[in-house]
Amino acid sequence: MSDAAREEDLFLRIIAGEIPADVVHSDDLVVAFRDIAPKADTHVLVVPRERYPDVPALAAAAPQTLAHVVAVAKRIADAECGGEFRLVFNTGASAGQTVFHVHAHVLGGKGLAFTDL
Ligand code: DGP
Repeated sequence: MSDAAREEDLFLRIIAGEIPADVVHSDDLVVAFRDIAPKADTHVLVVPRERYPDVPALAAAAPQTLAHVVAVAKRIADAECGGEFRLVFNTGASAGQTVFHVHAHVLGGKGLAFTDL
């Protein structure tokens, strides 16, 4: 990975350990860490190590990694909030995406402010 890529991608810098984060899971494919501005008792970001801008790009290029993101989300929810959770991939700026390195928000627990879809 080039220095320029890492410079412009916050999550690559967290994955590289250059920016501290509260990491709850790490393996060959993904790193999961707590969101800096939690919206629920459990609010963890599951982030593929490899850089894709958003979830459609991940699904097209590496569907097995997307399936692993979901499996890791379930594992975190099993450990923290009874296995029940909301999984959110904001996709595009108008949908709330601010970091263009694909990530799943795992949200659960009592603090989850619920909006019906
Ligand atoms: P999104 O808006 O879907 O792109 O989500 C980006 C999330 O990343 C947002 O909920 C806040 C979180 N975030 C931003 N900067 C940092 C950081 O430096 N550390 C951690 N742990 N989370 C961050």
